[in-house]
Amino acid sequence: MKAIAFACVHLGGRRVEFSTKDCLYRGSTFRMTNSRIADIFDEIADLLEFQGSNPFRVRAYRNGARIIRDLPESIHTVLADDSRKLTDLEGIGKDLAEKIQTLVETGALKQHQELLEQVPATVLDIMRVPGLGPKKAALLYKELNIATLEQLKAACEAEQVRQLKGFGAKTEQTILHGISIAAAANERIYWAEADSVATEIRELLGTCSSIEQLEFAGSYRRGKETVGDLDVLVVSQDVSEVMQRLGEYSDLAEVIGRGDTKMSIRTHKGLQIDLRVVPAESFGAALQYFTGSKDHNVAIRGLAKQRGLKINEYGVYRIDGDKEVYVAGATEEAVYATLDLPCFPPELREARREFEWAAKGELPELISIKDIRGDLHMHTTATDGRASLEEMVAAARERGLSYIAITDHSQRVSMARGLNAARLLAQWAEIDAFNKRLGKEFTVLKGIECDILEAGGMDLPDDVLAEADWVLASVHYGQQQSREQITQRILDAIENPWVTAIAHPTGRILNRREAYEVDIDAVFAAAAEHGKLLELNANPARLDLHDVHCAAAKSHGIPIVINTDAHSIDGLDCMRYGILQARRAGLTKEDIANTRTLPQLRSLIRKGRSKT
Ligand code: DGT
Ligand code: CA
Ligand code: CA
Ligand code: ZN
Repeated sequence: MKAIAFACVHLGGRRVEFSTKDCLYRGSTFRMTNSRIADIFDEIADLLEFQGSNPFRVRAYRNGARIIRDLPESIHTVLADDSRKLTDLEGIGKDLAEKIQTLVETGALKQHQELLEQVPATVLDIMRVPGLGPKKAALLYKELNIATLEQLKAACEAEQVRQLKGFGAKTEQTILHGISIAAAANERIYWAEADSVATEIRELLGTCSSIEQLEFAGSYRRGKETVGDLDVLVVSQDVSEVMQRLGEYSDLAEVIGRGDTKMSIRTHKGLQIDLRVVPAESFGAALQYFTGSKDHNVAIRGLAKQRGLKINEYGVYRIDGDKEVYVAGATEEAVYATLDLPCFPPELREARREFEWAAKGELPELISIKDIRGDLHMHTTATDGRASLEEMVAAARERGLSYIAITDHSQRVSMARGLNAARLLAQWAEIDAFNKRLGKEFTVLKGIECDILEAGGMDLPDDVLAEADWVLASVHYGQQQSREQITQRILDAIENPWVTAIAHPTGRILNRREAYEVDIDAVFAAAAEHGKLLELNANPARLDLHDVHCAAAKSHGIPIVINTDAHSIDGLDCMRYGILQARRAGLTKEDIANTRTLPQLRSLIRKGRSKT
């Protein structure tokens, strides 16, 4: 699976369910990906730490996991090249290379297997509860004999956990909350991850000569921020060829079931994939049906009924006495046409406003990635980014952008070596020099991601912010504060004349951290009043603002800026996730600030300054 750059958000690994048994079962088709190897190393580190092993050993495995996860190429590419050795790769020593080799060849590591036998499997779930980790899990196990999530939940509810050293009443609440988040997280994955699986499956099934049509349906096609399972539809005259090929998927853990026209498999990360083989005359009807959403389909069936039609996954039928006559089904367009409806973009099929828009002939022309001219949130090596200013500029130009803003962290974010005024001014001088060399074709805006301090107020003085072209204001600290406090901090930032936009306005991280408490309507009202922008952060783990809030912002007339928040060159490719989210909100090119030309954008920024 292609590694996805998730910027500063660390993603907890899922349980690595893999044993030599899988390997034998999967025979010659088995394949270890970089991310699977990294997951196994991380799990070894967790298990060792749980056992109280030597911290250096633990760290060695964690470093190994990180190095492999970040490799720009597949381990297999290196192994297949006789002229190269794993140890040539930066950070990979002899020991690590041997372990990778063993994993690739045999699918398992003896040490991993032994650890899994020594530590109860359910303890791994406990370690992965947000706020816990191997050390705390070990303490819970040793002191309170807690080995399962159920036991942990019960112990928290019985207020036993607060008696342990380092735990308190608040920790119990956090754990209970974390358990419910972890339960949800086990079921749904980020769209971006689903996309990399879908791409692999598309490639794999693409090698079936019998396949005439292939589409993914379900929440994945609708571009939902998280996906429960993948639904794939094909037209093929040779069902067994298709099913056999799906059974050869490199990341297959289990075939859940296989029937005449339907097959379900599961990947190692627990993602289910449902394959359906349908007749050509039903392909459009099946695609419409399985794309959903369920609510959208309920509405569709109601509309069909009013016209004496019946609609299901096989087609649209006219009810004629006790006969049903097929009228359409080969394409989605034909299916919708029987109801005089347009073929809705999948992102809009949520039974929100799409039918109302269609009735008025006002279906919005949704934003597309081609409309984007700039990216206004990214980090460099000056703080916690992995690429230099030069490298980010080159990468942005390669991606066809005509302007970017460099927005490194401000000083409060000491973990990321946030910039103080002096360092920031030095960076801006560098940018000025840079722009001179770049000429008119490309512009780097002098920006900053300035923290909104816990006590209120901005992390840098106004006279410094006044020199910026572009100021993002972010809440990174004090996210546990009351709704009043957090709302007030954000409102004050909006009222600061030099602030241009609020970055990731609700602070949520999908599956891991809920939004902080904030009166979002008050934020909308203030942003509208003061001509400020709100960000749709395109990081696949954030997607903040979420779709419903994006639509609400639009109704307040607030321009949305879709930013990648890239911490690396690859991070710039996150833009498309933000685009999908904006499309789900029904946003058009006009609603998005960074579709503007630079002069238009500058005038938008000036407007915000003059209104505060
Ligand atoms: P997910 O997988 O939880 O992220 O969400 P979906 O929307 O992909 O849901 P899924 O995989 O259960 O089913 C795919 C689509 O098939 C769903 O969006 C609508 C349609 N569908 C499935 N079951 C039913 C049903 O019982 N009634 C109706 N009306 N539609 C259904
Ligand atoms: Ca699905
Ligand atoms: Ca499904
Ligand atoms: Zn940022």
